[in-house]
Amino acid sequence: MKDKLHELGEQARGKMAEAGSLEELNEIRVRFLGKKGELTRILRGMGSLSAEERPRVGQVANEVRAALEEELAVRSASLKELVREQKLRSEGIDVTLPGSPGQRGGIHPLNAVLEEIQDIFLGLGYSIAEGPEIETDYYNFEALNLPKDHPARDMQDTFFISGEILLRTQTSPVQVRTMEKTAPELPVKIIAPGKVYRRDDDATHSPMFNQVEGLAVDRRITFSDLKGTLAHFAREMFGGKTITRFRPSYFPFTEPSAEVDVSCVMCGGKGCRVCSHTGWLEILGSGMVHPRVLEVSGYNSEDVTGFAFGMGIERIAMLKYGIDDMRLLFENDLRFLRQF
Ligand code: 2U9
Repeated sequence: MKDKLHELGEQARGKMAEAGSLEELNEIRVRFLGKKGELTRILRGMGSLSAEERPRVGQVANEVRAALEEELAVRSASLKELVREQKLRSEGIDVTLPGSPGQRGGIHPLNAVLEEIQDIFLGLGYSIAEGPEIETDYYNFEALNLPKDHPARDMQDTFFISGEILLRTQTSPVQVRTMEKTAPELPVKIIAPGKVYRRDDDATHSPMFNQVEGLAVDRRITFSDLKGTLAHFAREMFGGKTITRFRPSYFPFTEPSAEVDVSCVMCGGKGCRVCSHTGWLEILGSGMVHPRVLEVSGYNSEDVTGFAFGMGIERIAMLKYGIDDMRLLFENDLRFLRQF
């Protein structure tokens, strides 16, 4: 019986050495050491042994079992290590390979134009001011010399939230708020960029669009300052050869008021489709701040004057880049945006 046990041990050890995987090794463990395994089978025959022999055979059986279990543990560890090495090799990465190129974003044409406008006025000593998009009737209209029944309110078809609360139709309320805070200190030199809302919707109008308005208030500010500032802006924005033309106009918050045209950016003034064969493009509204607007904002209009102007960013972007439909600027179609 002892011989049988030793033989079994040898046989099991040989099989373990041949096992190529953890699964195979487990099968061998079950076959030799399991409850219905060969070792158990041999030990069942111990009944026929004498009382003297039994403990000796038992001892040998335990030794064989212990030796096999140790061998199993060693083999199992080395097979696990093998599996790990194979896994590492197959999942290995070459860190020296070039990476896959990431998608690169760009600046939206509206933001590009806005940044350019801001840079020009920052260069002239202006600060940037901001304010709420949900405004009161007072700041959007009343303080800008547009009382409740004023016919010029029709120029800006307004989204009202309630009787006194509305979506601002222009960024002018920001200038009024800034003057209120600054008065009686001087000067005020600000530009107010931001979203505005009007009930308008076609290829050249959107219910939401962006404006930049400007305001300069000080002693002895004149219409020449306005002209010089806007002519400089036009040259910086559209090129050094650009010339400006001022046409009389009307705004309730400025007096006198002027519309500003620049020589056509496409044809240089000869006349083309973009400028409807006039040679001119309208880009700005402007004027001297109405004395009443200065007064309600806290300045003495006898001592203080100012000029103001306003432009639509979308319109400038469309002219600059030759875009014929404003809606393209809001659709975020990559085929459109990648062109800039
Ligand atoms: C204060 C006083 C005066 C701002 C001005 C315009 C003329 C103007 C339009 C241009 C195209 C709006 O986007 S647009 O439709 N704006 O023509 N805006 S003067 O005048 C002000 C503003 C604030 C306190």
